Amino acid sequence: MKKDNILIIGANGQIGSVLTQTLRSIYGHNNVIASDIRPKAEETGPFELINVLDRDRLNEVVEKYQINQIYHLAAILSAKGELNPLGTWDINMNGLFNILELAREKNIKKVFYPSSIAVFGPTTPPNQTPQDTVLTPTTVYGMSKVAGEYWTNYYFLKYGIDVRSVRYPGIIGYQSMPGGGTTDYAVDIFHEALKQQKFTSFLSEETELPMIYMEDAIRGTIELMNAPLEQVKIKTSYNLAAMSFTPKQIAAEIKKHIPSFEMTYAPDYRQAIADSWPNSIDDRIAREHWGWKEAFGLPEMVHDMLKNLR
Ligand code: AKB
Repeated sequence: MKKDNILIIGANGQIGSVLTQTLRSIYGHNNVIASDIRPKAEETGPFELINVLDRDRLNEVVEKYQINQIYHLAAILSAKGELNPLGTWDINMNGLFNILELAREKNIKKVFYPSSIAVFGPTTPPNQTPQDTVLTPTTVYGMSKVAGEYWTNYYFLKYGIDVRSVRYPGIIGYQSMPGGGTTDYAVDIFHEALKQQKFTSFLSEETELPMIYMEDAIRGTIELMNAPLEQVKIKTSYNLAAMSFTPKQIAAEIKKHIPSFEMTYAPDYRQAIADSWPNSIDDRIAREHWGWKEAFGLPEMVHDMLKNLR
């Protein structure tokens, strides 16, 4: 059997940096090639500089390492994307097209493409949002993810490219920092709670959003990638859920560990984005098809975050 040689695009990001380490522990250090647009301060394994918009460079790296699996994580997220709408569309869409074409030309066995709860919008049912529902995103990031989901499905139907995807909720982890998202407050809060015992949330206290702990997000991603093809019946993207909470609820949970912690609220332009997203997600189809199940709820996540950050 041909061994797996994996390329991670966007490996220095919030998910990429943790996923790289986990995949290296499974597939072997030298079989997982990290890549990003900038080098990392200390690189711990094979690394290549790649701009996902550079087709020739992508070809070169895929040939050099005989890559047969790609995790394509490079994207501009919801909040940052609104500051440069056309530039965000360019990176998110043309980056994906480069990966899909590469997969077609180089017989890449499997591709992972992250989607997001940002595919939903103000007219989507907000509670226990179903798998198949109204997709009316109001951010460029969300629009690019809706289009991306349909393009990956198209490449499967037309060329048999096995692209797998989940709609990530906000991801919370101690290992890395998010950048440019609307759910980023739920990571920042831990760092500020430990440093200053206070935090100002850019979302209002009752803004409920779906979230997931990093451990669960990484495990779920790898489980989906390793599930038999016949179980992965959805080739757009799977709803994925673990917990939902408001800034007020996470603050109360942190206060149980740091009694002096104080939260204030100063909603900014990200409030409108959060208001357009669901409160909670129905992910029963992921559970039925490939056995998804989270291990962390809000109390377990807060406990583990504080333990590790301390
Ligand atoms: C964001 O807030 O933009 C991301 C996401 C939910 O996809 N974390």
